[in-house]
Amino acid sequence: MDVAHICFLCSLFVCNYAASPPNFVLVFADDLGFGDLGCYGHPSSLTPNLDRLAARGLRFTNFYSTSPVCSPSRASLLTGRYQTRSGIYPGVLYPGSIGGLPLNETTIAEVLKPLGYATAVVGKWHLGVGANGRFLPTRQGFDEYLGIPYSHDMGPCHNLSCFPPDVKCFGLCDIDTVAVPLMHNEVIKQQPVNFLDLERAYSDFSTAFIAAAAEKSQPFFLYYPSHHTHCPQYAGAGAAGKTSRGPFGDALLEFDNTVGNLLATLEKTGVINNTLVFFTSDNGPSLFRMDRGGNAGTLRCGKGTTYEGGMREPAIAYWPGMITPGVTQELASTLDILPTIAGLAGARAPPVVLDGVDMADILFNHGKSKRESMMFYPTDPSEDCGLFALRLGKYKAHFYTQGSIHSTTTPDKECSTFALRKHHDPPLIFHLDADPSEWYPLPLDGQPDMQELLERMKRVKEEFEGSMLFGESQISKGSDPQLEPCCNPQCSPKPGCCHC
Ligand code: CSN
Ligand code: MG
Repeated sequence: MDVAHICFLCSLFVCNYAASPPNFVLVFADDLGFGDLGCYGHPSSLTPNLDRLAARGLRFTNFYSTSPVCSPSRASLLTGRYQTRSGIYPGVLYPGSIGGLPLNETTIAEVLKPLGYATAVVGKWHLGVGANGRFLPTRQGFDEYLGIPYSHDMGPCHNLSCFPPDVKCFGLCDIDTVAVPLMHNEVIKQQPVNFLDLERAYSDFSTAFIAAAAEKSQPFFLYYPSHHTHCPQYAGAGAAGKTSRGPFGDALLEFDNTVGNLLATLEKTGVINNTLVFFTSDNGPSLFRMDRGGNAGTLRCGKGTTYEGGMREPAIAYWPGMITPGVTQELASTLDILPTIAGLAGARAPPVVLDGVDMADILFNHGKSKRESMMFYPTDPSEDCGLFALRLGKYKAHFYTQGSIHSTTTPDKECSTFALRKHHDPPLIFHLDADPSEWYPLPLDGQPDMQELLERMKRVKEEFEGSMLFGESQISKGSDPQLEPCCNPQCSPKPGCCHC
């Protein structure tokens, strides 16, 4: 955009683009699949605000998270690095986990702090709590935090009545764990958290945060990772029973309402034209939940697997006046968000190996991606097995496949936990544009072009793995029940007495 255009916009709206670096709002859904939003083709979801973002922004069709489960995916989002580097594997963090995202990792918030940004996270953190809260967001560059520190099934959930109010918990919950707390910064505000009011609390907090920064003309970064649409799916009064899709649809609508509130606040405070809003999800749908879980649309399997359904995600970038509405098929990833934000803010990238690339050309010119490949690690990566799969251009090679508990109960047996790890040599190769559902492996025998492609993929894999230094596993450090957040630390008997 040229200066005349910017000044014209500034005369129309209250903004100070030239004077102030842009704001960033990063919205992250939980276990939301590629096929779950209205704008990605779901026939009965109600997502009017996300659909509006997509219609007026840029919608991605080849966007990936780095892991088919939660904590590793979040570690990559905030650091621009594969989770194997930071040690957020295998699986996910638990309420009493000893480890967390290492403090020497640099998060997006820490990238922006030296430039004077106000930073906040509102929602589900899931990168550790640890002794004395040493892994909470306030230790990772965020000025403020309101939210739940891990998944909302990591605690007894029978108190989570929804619609109608006597509905019992459907699915698995961790009954021998403390009730899920609501934390403000490093202090437990409420335990158990009032789930039915949680999204409203998030909207109010976000409004106050944005309004305060706008008032001071301070640039800001707001990270909003919702617990929706993770199980147990439910919604508060504003959305319960309001969709024909059932509890998942209601949870999604409640999340979408919060997105609408955020956008309304950005408009009201006059900062919308100087704000990049980016939306995506941490991993694929929990198909285990059957019709109460999410939907991967045209993609194979879901959460927990390295098939497309586990890691290809809906993604939308929105910035009125800066991003021309459209759809892009360019390859991009949560890894690319940190470098993109750093570039736009004029911040220095952290002096470590980054796996992300700047997406500015895709966003502002509908241009080509700088990303050629995407790496797929399973939930339990190891140096012995290395990558399970690799995407190069339009092709994806599976060196290993494995089902997952999170994708069990689908009609496709390859997704299920009973589909044990299989090694493929030669790998299964799919053309993802012709066959996004990964049904038809391409024949390799007697195909010189395919043999050449296979050699290239193997070279890219070897080069990448040669550069991959596995960080010490933080999750293998285990759990200590004493570390589970408790509002009444000296009480007994735990976990039931952690109730305030
Ligand atoms: S996750 O979901 O945290 O969104 O990935 O709530 O992988 O064993 C995953 N897991 C509980 C969960 C357990 C979760 C696991
Ligand atoms: Mg998740």
